[in-house]
Amino acid sequence: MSKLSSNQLQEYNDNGYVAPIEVLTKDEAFEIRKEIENIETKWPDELKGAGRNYVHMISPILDEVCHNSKMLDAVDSIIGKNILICGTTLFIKNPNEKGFVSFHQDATYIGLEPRNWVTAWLAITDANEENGCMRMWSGSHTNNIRHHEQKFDEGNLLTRGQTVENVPLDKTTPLVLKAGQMSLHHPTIVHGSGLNKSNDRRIGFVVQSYIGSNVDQVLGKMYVQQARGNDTFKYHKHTKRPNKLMDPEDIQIRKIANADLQQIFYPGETKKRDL
Ligand SMILES: O=C(O)CCC(=O)C(=O)O
Repeated sequence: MSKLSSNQLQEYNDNGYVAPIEVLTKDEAFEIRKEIENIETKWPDELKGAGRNYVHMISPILDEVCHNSKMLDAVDSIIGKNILICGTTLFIKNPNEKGFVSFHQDATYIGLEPRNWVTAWLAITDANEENGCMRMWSGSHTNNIRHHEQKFDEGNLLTRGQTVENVPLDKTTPLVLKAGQMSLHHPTIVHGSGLNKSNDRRIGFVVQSYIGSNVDQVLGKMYVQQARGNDTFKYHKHTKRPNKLMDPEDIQIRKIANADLQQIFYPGETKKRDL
């Protein structure tokens, strides 16, 4: 078991995030990048807009990442041994595009209660200040949910452009990761990220989130996989793991899962981002 050390746990509890956690080698991370780019090349519309969610449902390689034992050991230290994967998201920022992520708290619109869950951000490419790594407001997780302005913006990778305003930038820390390293962050930490000013893509594969099986979805319906332990609560629909890339049956389940996710993210909203 590669559980978090007591220092790492302390870091998570004090700051609201912990990093870096070694998960993949650089070469393994590159294999994941190749898989993502293979899907983008062969099925150009598949990973756009809402298609950036639930990507583990259509690719055995991306699915395998979510079940990585190093990731699960670290997550186990925070939420316990009964772990469900309740979603994945690709956060991709291409060079010369206007993508950014406004400062926000994940727990705001996601409907996962109680907050026995954690988000894992796995760097598929290096993530640094030049290419727009996340910036974390350490300690901000201890104050409950803050007011979020809805500032829809084409460049904002967040669904509604939800924004915590007046975040003191000098109190935020860049979360620099090498390809293959991961960070874990708390449902209520305030975080965001700026533009990619480099010449290469910045790719984050995010398990959003790992939840304890005691966590319900109070705003809608979510589709989960058992990652570890068991699920005596049975709040969610369990889905099978993919056996091959883009199996029509998996594509169909993902379509339904994504439509249900949109109901959670956009109840009554007319504007949707399409990056
Ligand atoms: O990838 C980013 O820049 C932001 C990701 C994020 O907000 C999250 O994983 O919760």
